[in-house]
Amino acid sequence: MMHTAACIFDLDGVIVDTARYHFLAWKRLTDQLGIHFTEEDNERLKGVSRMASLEIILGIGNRKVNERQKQEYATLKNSWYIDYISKMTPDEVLPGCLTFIEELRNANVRVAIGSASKNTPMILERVGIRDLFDAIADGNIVREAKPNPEVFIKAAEMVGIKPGKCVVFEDAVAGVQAALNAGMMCIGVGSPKILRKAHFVVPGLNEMNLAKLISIEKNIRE
Ligand code: B16
Ligand code: MG
Repeated sequence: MMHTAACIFDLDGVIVDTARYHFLAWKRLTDQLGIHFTEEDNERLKGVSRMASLEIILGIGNRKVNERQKQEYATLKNSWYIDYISKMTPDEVLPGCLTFIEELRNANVRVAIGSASKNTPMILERVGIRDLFDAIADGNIVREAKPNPEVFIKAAEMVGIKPGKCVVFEDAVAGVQAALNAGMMCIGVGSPKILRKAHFVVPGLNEMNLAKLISIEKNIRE
């Protein structure tokens, strides 16, 4: 018997690779502001909300700006980011994602999104997978950013499953911590060196399937 009743997926870095577009949009802003911003710096922005990302960037450049300017910068960056994501196509769904979700749905497991991104609806629409999910919890409905567990707790509520029966798939350290704070099992997607706190780590969803999930949960919950 399977214990897991719902799987909650982070979006950026798990289902699609929008980190590249975030980087290009932030880079355009930092170039304009004369701040030196690298791909390595971009790692620190993964899973972090838009305003928190801007704070990190201003910290890198040692800049102090007022609230109004911050809003302006964030809006500008987002308009460039939207230019990229509005051109996304279904072939940008990461390998293995669709077959795994299909398998979960056939096994009557609820499937939800738990993402910090306010652009979640547009991304899901563009890559054509909105209808695959029973619920979408995203940056538009939460107040607290990961590692606060709010987004995952909301997703669990929306599908009517207790946190203890949910599994989260996450690529960011802050996201893994959010899942643990929610009292959920967490499977990291990426490097085990970075996602140390996850219960188990796979390099991508192409290395995930229902049988593997059942054996992982058995090992962890026993
Ligand atoms: P937006 P996730 C996160 O998505 C990204 O990883 C993070 O880099 C981004 O700053 C955040 O969404 C907010 O995105 O500006 O579109 O609201 O990984 O939680 O799916
Ligand atoms: Mg992510």
